[in-house]
This record gives sequence, structure tokens and C-alpha cells, in this order.
Amino acid sequence: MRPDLTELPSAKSLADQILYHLTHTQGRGPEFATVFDWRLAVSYTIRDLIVTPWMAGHRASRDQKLKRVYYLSMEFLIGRILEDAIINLELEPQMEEALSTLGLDEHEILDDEPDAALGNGGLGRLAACFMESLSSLGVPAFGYGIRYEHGLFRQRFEGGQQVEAPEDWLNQPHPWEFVRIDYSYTIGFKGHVETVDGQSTWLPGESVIARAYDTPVIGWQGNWANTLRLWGAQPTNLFDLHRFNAGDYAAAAEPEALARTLSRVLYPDDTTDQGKELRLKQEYFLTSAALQDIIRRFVAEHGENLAHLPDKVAIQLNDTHPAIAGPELIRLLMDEHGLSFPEALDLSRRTLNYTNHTLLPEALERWSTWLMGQVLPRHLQIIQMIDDDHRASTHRPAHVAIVQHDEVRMGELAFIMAGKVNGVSALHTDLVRSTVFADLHKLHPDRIVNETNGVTPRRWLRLANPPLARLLDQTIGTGWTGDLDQLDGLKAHAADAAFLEALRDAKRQNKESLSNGLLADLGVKADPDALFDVQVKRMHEYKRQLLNILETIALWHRIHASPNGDWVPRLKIFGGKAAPGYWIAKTVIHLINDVARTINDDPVTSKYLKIAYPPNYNVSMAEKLIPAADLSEQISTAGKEASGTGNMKFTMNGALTIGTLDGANVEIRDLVGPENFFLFGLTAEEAAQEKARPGHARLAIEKSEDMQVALQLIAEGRFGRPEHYYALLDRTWNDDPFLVASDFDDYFACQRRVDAAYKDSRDWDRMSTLNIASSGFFSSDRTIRGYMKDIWKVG
Ligand code: 7GP
Repeated sequence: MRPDLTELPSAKSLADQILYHLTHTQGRGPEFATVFDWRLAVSYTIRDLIVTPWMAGHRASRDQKLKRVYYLSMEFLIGRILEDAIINLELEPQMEEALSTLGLDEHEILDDEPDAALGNGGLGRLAACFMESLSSLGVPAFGYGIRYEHGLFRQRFEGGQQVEAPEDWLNQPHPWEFVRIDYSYTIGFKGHVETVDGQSTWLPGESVIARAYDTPVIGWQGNWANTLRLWGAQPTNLFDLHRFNAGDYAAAAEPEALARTLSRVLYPDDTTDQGKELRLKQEYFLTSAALQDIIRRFVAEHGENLAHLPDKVAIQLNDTHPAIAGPELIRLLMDEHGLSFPEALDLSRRTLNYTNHTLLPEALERWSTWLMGQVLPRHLQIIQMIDDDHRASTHRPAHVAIVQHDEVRMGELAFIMAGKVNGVSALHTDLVRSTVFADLHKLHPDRIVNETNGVTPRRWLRLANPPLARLLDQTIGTGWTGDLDQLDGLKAHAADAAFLEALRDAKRQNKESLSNGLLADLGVKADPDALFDVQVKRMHEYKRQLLNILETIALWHRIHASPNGDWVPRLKIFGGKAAPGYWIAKTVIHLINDVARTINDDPVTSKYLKIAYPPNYNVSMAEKLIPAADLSEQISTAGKEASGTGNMKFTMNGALTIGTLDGANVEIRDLVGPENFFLFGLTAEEAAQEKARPGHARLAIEKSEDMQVALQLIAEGRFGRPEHYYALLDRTWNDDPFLVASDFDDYFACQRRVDAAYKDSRDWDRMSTLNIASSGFFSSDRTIRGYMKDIWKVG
């Protein structure tokens, strides 16, 4: 007997099912079971409850011939699944009781699950939030990605420096996935193209099999679940028996080795492109498998007439990584299904859409025509045909061509093949229109639309912040979880002393648990009454962790100068990984750790200033840090952060923001009110001008005593061997591409306004309340509704 969701199971029946799975699925008796065994038994128990709505949803979509959304992404940064599923099924109380009757510690069980870290940062986490919202809204959808055996590397610090170790989440059974050996597709590479009577056939020189692994994603209240289908690579034939028998064992295993590398590891860069052949193969592997699967499903449900494809299929390309989808869809429609090029082009354009996530030039993918011709010869031909067609139909100038200077520009390709192109915040979308795609935008003025990012309030509020969630439930009712606009109801309580007291209490609980964790893990003793000032995100120059640590040094120096001053105690928390090859970002990590070591041991200042940099920041750590934050650092150089999504999570959890007018900070500030937001720094326009001013860095540093002091202390070796930092210092004085110096004084002054505001705790809590109350807009449910209406035309 399997429970279904018509009625929520009791604690007793959950406990029975857990014992059932422990015995029959894990094959262990309670007396021998480890935490891992129990965690799997609990996971299977919850999974059983998801399967029913999952299958019902699939049947309904198929029977009613609904249009489906397909989200293609090289990254899904999911985090842990079990607790999220328990929350979405609204089973926390029953589960808590069930586990306690079994004598188990719930936290220990939940913490045993490794994060599914199949992504680097914002782009991958957004994909995970979107999957959850699509299910919560009951939109028929599939996510398509790669089942990397090794997700994002684990970070440790040795002597303050980042050391990367491989991540190994699949080294243990993964209870959430279902392997589908019947959904397997052949993916070709290399070889050549034969054209007979105008009909081209690609004869690949290598091939692998893409095998589907499905994970159900349950929506809020458990009514609907969609599928995250991740592709694992399999060899077409296991090994070369001939060579094996001849004694050449290594060569015999080659086909297998080739296949396995394809889904072996996630590329650990976020915004920098490496142009590696394996990466191109991974992108094509995901894209071709997904498109073959989409066409198969379409034909099974709607028959052979592919002219109706755009009525039943909306495909979203998450950045340019799957942009080979344009030529691949044309190839499948033309070469495999007999359509003409104009028909295939038209259908593809009405089916595909593209989201841009960054304006950084180094992140806009380009492939040499040589490599593209080697790996995907038929696609290179089709790209030429798309380019020729676009030139003929728009009389467009040569500099918007897809192929330029022997490079295939994936941004242009994605744009030209998309029905809609979107940016991820209002400011970013404006900049997409006026900078990277200015010429294409003039030719296609209706194509670019804005869809400001959002985050799921289930994981980022209900799961991550139980004390606040309880307070919200008591104050405005429970409806906010599925309808975040209801947070607006808190505005009525912003002057209510009892409410503000309770809010402070909730924050205090989170700060205490975090302090305990930091003491246990890092030996950093933090005072829960201090201002918790948090910057967590990928380490990148444009995000300016350097600005933050230089401000910290300058502040430390000032405290030293007057140790009896009226200083506001602060705990500066950093978290984030640097791409393994990004040495400047790694130098900043080293600097933060060096500064932390010095400052934390300083008896004069340590009651006022501490630094904690817990290693291996990931989704689970974010769930602990964000709810404990008083201050959210969103200090990127204006014009560089496409949106940010961490900024939204902090706002929702009651932190106030210190930030620039960048990405979605602009919208956050508009919504919470300028008086409840600590703004500093140049605007995007001013920043662009400042950058063009010769010697801008030196001029700014010469004006700023605090910044000079900070740089001087580093150069003197106060925090560690100065030679580690010469190159960084030199870059800051002479180049400073992200304008740390130009914004320094304004940032420092703004931080002092933060100090002053924090002293008035009642007023701080009021501002915090208004931040939470205004954050409903940043639910990814709202974002998904935007995509449905403006881009996908579903629902
Ligand atoms: C990020 C952007 O940097 C961030 O501002 C945005 O909130 C997020 O996407 C979601 O839209 N970009 C990436 O993570 C990334 O890898 C390279 O961009 C394509």
C-alpha cells in the first residue's frame, strides 16, 4: 500500500513507511542503521508521496494536449531536496513527530544529504528556483540539464588560500532520481557531411548515448510535480573487444572513456569562457538530447505534422550555453524530418527563446569556426545559412553577423534564432538594448523584453527561516507562502512595538544559531548582538569583495586610533568560491583570510570587529547565513551585475541592503523606499564615464585617506607576506577596472550611516519590516508568470 496525497499522512503512517523502506529498500534493520540509511528511508517515504501528483500531472498534460515549457540549462544549482520536499508537502509537523518516535534527530538526518551542486552561481540557482515555481504554479514543464558526476568543486583554505577538491555527490545512492533506459538518444560529433541531390546527411565520426535520469520537482502544497531530466553519457559500445583480445587494454576502453568524460564534471567558471572543445561537446550533448526528446514527445502526442510545434512547445535557453539549439533544431527538422530550410527556420524561431544573464564581454561565448567545423560540421553549415538568411532579410550591416573574424558568436546566434530575448532586471534589459545587442535591437525592436528575476519563497523563507516564517504565519496568516504579495500586510505592523520585538527575537534566534556554528567550525567567537554584515556570492572583481575588505581594514585602523569610541560591533561575513583559474579573485580570498587572522586576534579591536569566512559556500550554507544577516552587501560596480538574486533573498529575510544602483538593487530600492536602503556609489552611466577618465584610480586614491591607509597596511605586510599582494595593489593603483577606488569614500561614509542606523534598534526593525513587506515582487512565481505571458504564451 502506498499512501497518496488525498489526505496528508499521519506521523504514525510516516514512521511505518520509514521503517518499511529502511527494511525493504535499504535492507537494514533499525539496530544496524546509520544516519545515511535512515535518511534514504525518509527520502523514499517522501518520494512515494511525490510520485502520485507527478504521474497525474504527466497524464493530464498528455491527455489535454497542453503546451509545455522546456527549460534548457547547463546548470541547476539545486541544493538539498529532502527538506524542500517535506516543506512543499506541508509535512513538517508530522515528520518531526515521526522521527522523534523513531528516536532520530531530524537535523542530523536532513544535514546528511549532500547538496546537488550542478551549477556555479546565480544562473544555476535561478534555474532551480524556476523549476520549483513552475511546479508550484502547475505549469507543465521539463528542465533539461546534465547529470554531472562531479558538481562544483569543494573549497578549503590552506594558509588562507583557496584549494579545490573534487565534489563527489554521486558516490552514494541518489534517492531522488529514476533512470529511464528507454529514453536514450544518440549524439554525434565530428565526421563529415554528404550532400546528394541537395539533401545533406551528417555522418558523425564519434557518438555517445544520452541517457535520461528523472528527478521529480514537487510544487508548493504538493499538487503538481514537473520533471528535471538530466542526461548522463553512455558509450555506444562498451569497449573494443578486438583490441582487448590483442592485449591493448587502454585502447580497448577508449569509447567508454570518451563518453564518460562528457557528463563527468561541471565547468567551474561562472562568467568566464574557456573555449574548450569538451565544453562545446557538453553543450551540444545537452541540447541535442533535449531537442530529440522534445520532438519525440511532440510526435507521440500530436502526430507527425511538425508545423504545430510552436503551438505546443516553448523552449527557453538559459544563456547562450544551449544556443546550438537553433542550428540543431533546424537540422533535426530538415535533415531528419524532411522540412525545407525556410520552414525549419520559421518553426525554430517561433519555438526558441533566449535569456541573457551577463553583459561581461568575457562571458559572451564565441567558438572558432575551426573548432565548430571540426566538432559540428553540419551545424557550421546551418549557421552560415542562418546568417545568409538574416543578411538577406534585414539588409543588416556586417558587424551583427553571427560569424565574424573566424568566430561563431553565440549571443548573436541565440538572438537571431529567438522569438523573444530577455534580460533579468529592468536596468540590465535597458543595457542589453543599448549595448551588447544595440544593432540587433534596432533591427528587431520588439524582441527584447524584461523579466526581472525572482527566488522561491518556499526554500528562501519558509525553509531557511523558520522563526520568521512562524511570525509571518501568526501575523498575516499562512497565505504568503504561495502568494508572496501578501507580505504587504506587514506594513500595517511596522509601528507595532510587539511585532517589532518579535521580529527582533526571530532574527536573534538565527544569529545565535549561526554564531554557534561559526564558533564550532571556525573558532570565531561572534557576539549575536553585533551587526551581522554579509557578502556571499561568487568571488569576482566586479562584485567587489575587495571594496568590502578594504573598508574593513580602514575601519579597523580607525578603531585602533580611538579604541574608546562609540563603535558599533560588527561581524563581517564573507562566503564564496573563485573559479580555479581566476588568480585575482583567489588573491582577494587570500587577503580576506589574512586580514581576518590579524583582526580577529587583535585584543584592542576584537570586541568591535570580527571577520568570518567559512569555506565552501553553497546553497545549504546560504540557507543559514541569509536569515542571520542584518546587512546585505550588494556592492557591484554599477552596470555589471545583471540582476542578482541573493539581494532578493536578503531583503525577504529582513536584512537591509547597502548597495549600488545595479541590477535588481534598483527595483529593490524603489519598492522598499529609498529611505530604507543604504545607497552609495556611481551610477552605471557615471561609472562608464569614470572608467574612461585617464588615471581614475590614482586620482581617487590620492583623495581618500582611508583608502591610502588600507593599501599601505597591506603593502607593509600587516596582514601577511606583502609580496602576495603586490600585483593586486598595482592593479588597484593603476588600472582598477571595477572602480573600487572611485567608490571607496562614498562606501565608507555609507557604512557609517549604517552604524548610526543600527544604534536605533527600534527604527532598524521598522525598516527591516518594510523591507520584508515590500519583497513580494521578488517571488519567482511572479517571474514565471511574466515568462508565461510575454514569452511562452502558456496558461
Ligand atoms: C548571473 C548574473 O551574474 C546575476 O546577476 C544574475 O542574477 C543571475 O545570473 C541570474 O540571472 N550570471 C551567471 O551566473 C552566469 O554564469 C554567465 O553568467 C553566463
